[in-house]
Amino acid sequence: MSQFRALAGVLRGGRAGGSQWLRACGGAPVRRWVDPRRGCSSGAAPVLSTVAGSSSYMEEMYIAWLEDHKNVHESWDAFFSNIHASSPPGEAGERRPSALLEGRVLSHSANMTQKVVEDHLAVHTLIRAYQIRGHHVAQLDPLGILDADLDHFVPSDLITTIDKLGFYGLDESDLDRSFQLPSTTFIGGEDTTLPLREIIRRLEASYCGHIGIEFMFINNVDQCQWIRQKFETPGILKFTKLEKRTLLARLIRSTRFEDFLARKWSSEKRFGLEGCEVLIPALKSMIDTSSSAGIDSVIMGMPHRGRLNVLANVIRKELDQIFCQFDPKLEASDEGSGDVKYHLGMYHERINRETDKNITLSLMANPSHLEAVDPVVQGKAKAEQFYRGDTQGKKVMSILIHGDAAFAGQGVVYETFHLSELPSYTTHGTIHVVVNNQIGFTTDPRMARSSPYPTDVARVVNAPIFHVNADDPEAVMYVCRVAAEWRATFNKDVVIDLVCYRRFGHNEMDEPMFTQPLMYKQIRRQEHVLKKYSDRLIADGVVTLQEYEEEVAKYDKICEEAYASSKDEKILQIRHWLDSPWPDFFTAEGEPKSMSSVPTGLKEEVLQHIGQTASSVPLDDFQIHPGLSRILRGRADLVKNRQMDWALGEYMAFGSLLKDGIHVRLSGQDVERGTFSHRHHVLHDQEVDKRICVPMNHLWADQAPYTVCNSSLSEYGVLGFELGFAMASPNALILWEAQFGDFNNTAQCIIDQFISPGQAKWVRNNGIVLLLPHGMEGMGPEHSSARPERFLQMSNDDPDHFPEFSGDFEVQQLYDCNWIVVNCSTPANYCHVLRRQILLPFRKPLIIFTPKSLLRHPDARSSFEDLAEGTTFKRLIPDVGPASQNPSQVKRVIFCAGKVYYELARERKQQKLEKEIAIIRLEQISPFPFDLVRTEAEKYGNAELVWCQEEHKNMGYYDYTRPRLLTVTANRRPVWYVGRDPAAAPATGNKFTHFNELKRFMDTAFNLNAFTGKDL
Ligand SMILES: Cc1ncc(C[n+]2csc(CCOP(=O)(O)OP(=O)(O)O)c2C)c(N)n1
Ligand SMILES: [Mg+2]
Repeated sequence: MSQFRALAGVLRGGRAGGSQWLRACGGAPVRRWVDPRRGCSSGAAPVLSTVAGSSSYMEEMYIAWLEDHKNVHESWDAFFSNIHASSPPGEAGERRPSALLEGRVLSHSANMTQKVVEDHLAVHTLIRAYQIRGHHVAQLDPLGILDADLDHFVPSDLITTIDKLGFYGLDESDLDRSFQLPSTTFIGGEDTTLPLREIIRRLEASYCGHIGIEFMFINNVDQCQWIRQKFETPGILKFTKLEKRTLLARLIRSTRFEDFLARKWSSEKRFGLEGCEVLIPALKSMIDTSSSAGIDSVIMGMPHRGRLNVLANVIRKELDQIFCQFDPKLEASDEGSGDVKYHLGMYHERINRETDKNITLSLMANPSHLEAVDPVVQGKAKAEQFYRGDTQGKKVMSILIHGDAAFAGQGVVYETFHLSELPSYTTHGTIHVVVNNQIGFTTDPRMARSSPYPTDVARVVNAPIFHVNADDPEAVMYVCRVAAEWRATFNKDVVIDLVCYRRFGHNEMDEPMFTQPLMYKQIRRQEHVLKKYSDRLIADGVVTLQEYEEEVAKYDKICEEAYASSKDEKILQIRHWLDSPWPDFFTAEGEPKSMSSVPTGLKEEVLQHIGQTASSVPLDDFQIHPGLSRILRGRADLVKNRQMDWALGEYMAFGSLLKDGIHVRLSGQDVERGTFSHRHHVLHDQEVDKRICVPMNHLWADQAPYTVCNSSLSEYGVLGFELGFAMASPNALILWEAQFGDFNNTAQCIIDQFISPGQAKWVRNNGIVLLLPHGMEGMGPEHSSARPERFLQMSNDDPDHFPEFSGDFEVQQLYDCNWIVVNCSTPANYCHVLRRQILLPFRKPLIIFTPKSLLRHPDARSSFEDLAEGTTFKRLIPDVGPASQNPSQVKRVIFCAGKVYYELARERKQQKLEKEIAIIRLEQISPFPFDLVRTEAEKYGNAELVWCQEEHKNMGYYDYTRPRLLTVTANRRPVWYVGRDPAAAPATGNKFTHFNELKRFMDTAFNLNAFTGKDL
């Protein structure tokens, strides 16, 4: 920015005062001064239209001016002085204002008008140019190598050299002219006018120093004014001596922590913070400000870089607990991957020293997958707000920390931003901090993004973006304070772009000179920020050298002592690294309080009551659509007959849990009505716009709340969010429904990294439920399969091991598994499994493949009897027809899951094979009900065993069930496959082919000779 330095000299050299100009304001009495920032509707400054149209007003002003020049606004003073100066001697003193004004004044003003207006507009435009584009030339890179916006281009309307004044029709001679400041700037402080020289100097200081602000895209005037006031007001960026000392102490901790780790474990990766040590005081500063604004719980998510430092110095995890993680011999006492250092989370309650208030800080466990934790943090924060009744986010907030490359590159960042303003997903403002070390592993930002800044994604939600040079700790602190105040004031997202560098390689073992030689030559020369800042404070007399050295020694001692005690640590308790403990749900040791089955049936009156509410409109004068009336009448008929379809089964589950005080939240695309128009949990008044009714919330006076919300069209973001929501409390049923099951794969990262292995990696239970519409119904490759094979492949039960059936096998198996995979064939069983999910003494993710055509299938109904008291979830539904009466005569047993059962049952009936063929439904596929399958296999001891599925052979359930069926029979009986042939696409796009395939495998299923003489 050398052009600025040159310019600064010119700007400093000018005179004060200068020529005057007119400001366009409406006619108000003389001496009624206005605050120029409030607008100019009643100002006392000269007005061109008034000059032309109201000589009496001007006369009044003129007389007042003659009495005393101070009686009028300074611009009127300038105006009349000019006229006097150019009047023939004697004339001006005649005190004949009308004559004077009508003649000389008006002709004079005509000459002045043009120039005055132009200059006035020019200065306004200039101010605006700085507000919009000043950040492009701000001095953000501590290394001074790269422009933070990746562009050397200097906007032509910024006055980086004197000749640029020409852009506005101004020149050097205008620098000392004073200009009235518009209402949209605060650079004047108490002054309403400033010389142009000073205007430019102050704009440069506000917008082109170590802070670059992007905010002018925000389409809310109050918010823009608020930001302008925070950054433009002269002298606003000042810190007290105490604040500077606190900042220095925090910087010492941050820096010396990394130094300590580097000294003790020189060959260990730690993803150090060197080059961005200021992150620690930055986070602490925003937490301080938020705490004083009333926040008492902060939920954070962050990647690898600086994580240990954040744990140590922000969350305040005991140092010995951190240091012992570097001991390779330390063994975990409980389950968990043991990967504490970079991935496990933490939860800590403490007193905020600055505010003396209690604060809970949690850092969420996260996978390596960058940014994946973002929506999870948001969901957890939303849940905490929800359960605490913090409807405005005044108590609980989230902070997300990002890397520059990941923030720009990962789509989930965008998906998360798009949740930020949605009523059922907003956390009322998140502070995002980007550790912008201007590199991603080995990739230069010019190869890593197409946007000028890594933060541009935040512009979509009108979040202000504060870029700041991380080597200026005070600028960083100021920005953090403003960001926290912004969040407290507007409850909207805000981004801090900490432009820094990475002192070493991606990790400490990497050689950065291989790929970034010039950058790293500069980095080697770069003085450490702690050295620069401490030198400055010592020079300014804020601290003495001795005090500084004592502070360093004090922290080093703390580290040494913790290191010594870390050696006593013999075992690692992963349980101590939980980000979301559920203290009352488990025993003190973190174990389930019981390990027995739970009855999930319901009382008749509960079923009746829920059924009636589900068939009615609980609000008066509420006009629903006639089509919906028909649907509700249909429901009422079912209830009268003590029957239920899928939608009613779901109602029974949700409603009964709500009755017991369990919050139920169903989220996903179009879930309110249901993709297949079967659910209708939100009724819309046909006459009154936006009037809605959620009957589920009208069940009982003291019931828990029911949340049902259509989500944004995102799977990764929304599933992550719901997973986070489900972490907050075990006493809630949180469900995410995919529009079609296929779409779960755009949330694959959440499934693979969190849901399937979450407990194994992070000893954390989670009871999230995934509803995945699934079924081969001729709808083509993209709307058929929820890919059960993928979920089953990740199930952790051993296919080759026949378990022992001791204790409560059902519960023990559920306790041991990583998740539960079911495909319920009846509404009652669907209801049971949802209720079991909450009544279990622990939490496991539940994957449910849900039906489409079965939603309305007359055979796929349940009786109230199937949900009566004493009934439970059926992991397997045996055959209860003629085959079961005479099992030894049965020739074939077909095991199946889901909708194909109904096709098989119909075909069997048509072919009159009900005595010869038994059909058994596996409702809980994983963990595999070895006990029940064995009973069935033994019962039909003379029968062939068949696995039948409608999915292609390399998909569906076969690869999972086959080895387990073989294990059940100790490999003594073959298991035959019936179903579609292997294929690449999950389904054909051709209806005819679809039915042909169905017919072919149905023929095989009921051809009792199909496998005769065949070898497996
Ligand atoms: C989704 C994902 N893709 C790739 C990686 C591999 N990876 C780990 S760190 C890293 C670079 C990250 O750069 P940046 O976000 O700028 O963070 P920094 O390491 O510079 O702090 C990459 C590509 C990953 N962890 N996650
Ligand atoms: Mg980076």
